[in-house]
Amino acid sequence: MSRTVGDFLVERLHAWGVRKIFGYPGDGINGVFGALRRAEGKIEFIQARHEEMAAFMASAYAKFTGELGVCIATSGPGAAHLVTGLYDARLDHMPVLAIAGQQARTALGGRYQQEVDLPAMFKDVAGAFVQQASAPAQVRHLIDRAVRIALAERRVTALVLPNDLQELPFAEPARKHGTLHSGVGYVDPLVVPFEQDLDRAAAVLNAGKRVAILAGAGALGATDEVIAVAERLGAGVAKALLGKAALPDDLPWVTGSIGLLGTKPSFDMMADCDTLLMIGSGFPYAEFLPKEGEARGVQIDLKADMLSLRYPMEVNLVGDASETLRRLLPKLEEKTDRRWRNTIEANVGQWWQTLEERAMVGANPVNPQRVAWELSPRLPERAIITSDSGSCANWFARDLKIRRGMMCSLSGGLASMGAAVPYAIAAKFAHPDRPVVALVGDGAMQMNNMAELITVAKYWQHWSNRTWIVCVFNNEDLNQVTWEQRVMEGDPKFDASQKIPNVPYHRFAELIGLKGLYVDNPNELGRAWDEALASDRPVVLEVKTDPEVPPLPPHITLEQARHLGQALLIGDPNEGGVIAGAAKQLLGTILPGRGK
Ligand SMILES: Cc1ncc(C[n+]2csc(CCOP(=O)(O)OP(=O)(O)O)c2C)c(N)n1
Ligand SMILES: [Mg+2]
Repeated sequence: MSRTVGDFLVERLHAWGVRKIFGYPGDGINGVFGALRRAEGKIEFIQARHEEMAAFMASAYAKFTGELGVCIATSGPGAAHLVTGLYDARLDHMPVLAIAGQQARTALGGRYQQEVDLPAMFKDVAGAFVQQASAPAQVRHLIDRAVRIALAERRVTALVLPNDLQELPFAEPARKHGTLHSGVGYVDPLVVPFEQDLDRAAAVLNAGKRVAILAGAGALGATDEVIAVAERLGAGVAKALLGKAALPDDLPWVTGSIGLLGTKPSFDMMADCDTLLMIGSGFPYAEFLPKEGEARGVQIDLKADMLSLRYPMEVNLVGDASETLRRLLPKLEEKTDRRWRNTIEANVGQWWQTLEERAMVGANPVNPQRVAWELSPRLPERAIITSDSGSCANWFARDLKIRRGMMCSLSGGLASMGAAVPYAIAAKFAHPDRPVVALVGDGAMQMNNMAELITVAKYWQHWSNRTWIVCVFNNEDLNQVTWEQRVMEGDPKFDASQKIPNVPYHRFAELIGLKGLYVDNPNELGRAWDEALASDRPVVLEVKTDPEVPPLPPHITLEQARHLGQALLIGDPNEGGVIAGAAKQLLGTILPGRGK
């Protein structure tokens, strides 16, 4: 058989360094799957249960490796399924290439079965580069451009391949007018600001008396540099969700997460600082940053379009975080007055105590904060932790104590449900030797994460480290939204939309050959985590958690509190529980002078 376009695609991706592709087959893309088979493992194909999950895996693979993530799907429904996972990559600036099949060129435009205008469909999510191939000699430069643009711009790109084209003999472009002669290869440049702009940044930071740093995903590779700068400036560091692993939580001046899922020390630091240094973050909520005009700002970001977007900065630096900070450091003066730093450290120390107390408050039956609290000290070295969107993202963000060398992520910009398990699977394909833990709500389990457990059952025996745990917060509720409806809208819980069926997740795990653990007593949590972490196979740890523990921001506004009150007056079905939970946990801590 002569070398087909499909064979060439596989070879060319291999030449670009691609070693893994996540996806799902179909007749629209069979020409490429045949080529993957003929390539005999040069590129590993990882079979998900659903194309959306494959796209989440590609996004997470890019996050955990820094390499290109690649996903593949058939025409029509398969390609359409990819879209949410691709938006996840797009919103978190991950380089991902989507390869989709298409109907035969002769059928296009004919309302043919499974014919979808895929270039149009992908145009927004893969706007940096989306092309549908129409001739074999065009495929070389389409692949080269799709990969290079994805890597260089940290964007999603898409390649659409009609199925008849995939089977045609490959042709190199002829040496004639109207052809392209592209090549393989890309390396990141070193991006650093000019000296005079670093000087301007240093002047602002040196003039500040109370410097706050916000570190995001862009700071993940700059741990030492952020620490050095923070030490010199006597600053505290708050972390955006995607930057959670940028700094370990055992540093006494790391204030933890920020925003709705944030901590009180982060909130206070941003409210009281006179200077803000933002590093590699697209954290969206400006109300958690200093009031406009009350702080001077310096921002460092690799992407110019992220600069001065949430706060009007005085100095906007386009640059790689670690190298820019390294060059900035010698220009920074040591702050001798440590009062600001001492206040931050005192707040952080007290906050960890508050979190422990909140985690230990009795609940019905298990307080979800305790689940994360018990996990922190047990986390193995180099663990990778993923979280789904839902109330567990609060406990992931706020309660989980990350140490140096760990990684963690979740669907940040898109905040999509259903990402934690595919992320945790991709983590194992990225680093088979690392332990992986996923935190997931029961709604997200039911939506699609349960099915992906079957993918785990299919592959886990190939992983050199067998620790792979998904912890399910079974609260029979779409709890995050229930609380948002109560607090943001002042609405009571709407059972029809919020209550979800009780499912024995741990038994489903057992059914498919994984280990299942079930906990409905908080005192057994620690032992259950130990057992899960010692297991010789993947584990579903199901915890029956209390939906009446409010996953609310560290500093709710009076308006939000008023709405909560309204919901109670209107008659929330769980009124009694809410009052008890809120009174114990929330209002007591927020309103000054009331209890803990
Ligand atoms: C795909 C998608 N659909 C809907 C939402 C809105 N949403 C955010 S959190 C949430 C509830 C999640 O429920 P569950 O997984 O049970 O977690 P819990 O909040 O109960 O802990 C919903 C519906 C979303 N973020 N993503
Ligand atoms: Mg739930």
